[in-house]
Amino acid sequence: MRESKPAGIYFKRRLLAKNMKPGLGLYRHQLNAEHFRFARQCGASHLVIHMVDYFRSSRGNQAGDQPVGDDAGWGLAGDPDALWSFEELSAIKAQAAAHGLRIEAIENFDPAHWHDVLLDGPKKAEQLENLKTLIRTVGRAGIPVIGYNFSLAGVAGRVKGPWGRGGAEVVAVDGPCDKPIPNGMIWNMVYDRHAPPGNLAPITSEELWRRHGEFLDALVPVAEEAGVTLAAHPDDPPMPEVRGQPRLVFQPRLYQRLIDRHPSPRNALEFCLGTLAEMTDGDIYEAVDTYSRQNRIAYIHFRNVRGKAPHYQETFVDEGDVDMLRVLRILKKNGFDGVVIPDHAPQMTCDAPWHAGMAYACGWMMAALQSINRDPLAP
Ligand SMILES: [Mn+2]
Repeated sequence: MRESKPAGIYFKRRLLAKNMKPGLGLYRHQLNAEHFRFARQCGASHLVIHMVDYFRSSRGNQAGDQPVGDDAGWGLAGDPDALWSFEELSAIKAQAAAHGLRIEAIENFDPAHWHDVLLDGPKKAEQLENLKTLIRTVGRAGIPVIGYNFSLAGVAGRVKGPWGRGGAEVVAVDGPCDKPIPNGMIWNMVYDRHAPPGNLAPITSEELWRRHGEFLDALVPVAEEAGVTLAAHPDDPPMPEVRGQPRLVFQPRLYQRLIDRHPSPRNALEFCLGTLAEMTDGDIYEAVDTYSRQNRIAYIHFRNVRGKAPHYQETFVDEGDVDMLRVLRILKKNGFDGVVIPDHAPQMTCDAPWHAGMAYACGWMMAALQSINRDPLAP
């Protein structure tokens, strides 16, 4: 294992590093005083916020759970002409600050704002300009990271069932998902309700990488000027193809290809431990070591899983295949001092299943971080 080789630079970074920061992710409909208070009560000092509303018009998504959807996806994308404004972001930031919270990241672009960047469509040039405007706005608002997921099918093909400890409802993948993507849908949301019938033609993996390369070439220089880090989520679920379309990052080594495409530290990773653990190749601890050593992790999605794609179940943080404490020790050793947020949590049986699941994950994470931070000799 490479994780036990303390080369000088890593050792130095470890000595200079501050503690990792506990955070919480909030959906758009949760950006309010009640949830800011809840986040602080869970111990979070930082927030990762979603500006895209996955619950507004979806048949399958319940506002008290993570979005899962059905064949119609997560419903309608947002308004293509309404980019998130400086005033809107500043107001959210100020309200969070009033509750003692800093906003670390905005997670995900709205499909309405970049469908033709993903599709290489006729509005691509215009939408790349819009994304540049968004990045500058986010930078001006003092939010350091934008998380994104360069994916045609998006997070699709998952099921739910009572497979967690004590019968907790969890999200799982049980086999491949081959249903083609209908015209007018991208990233599991509908951006054009009036698209002609038919399905999206399949593209090659190389074409997908070419599109992503163009996206980075256009946006990373702007991100550098704006002081914003672009952080890529791996493909969830991590399979070579979903809905007949290729995936970008479905094995741990493909993250290396992504960061090697542009050397800027603004080209970074939204490091999802659950998704990485679901991948069939590699080893989760080695992946954590490899990418945290390179200092290319913007923030962490902290969740656990049982099994490997295409057959796995999400679990409670202490229930899955991954030794989460070992993961945190590797991050600490390599000097990672960014934000760690719980990712999807099982729904707990009570009147507030999402809140209970998140509070449980946060409590576990707080205890683990406290234990690691108090022991100067760890690991
Ligand atoms: Mn994730």
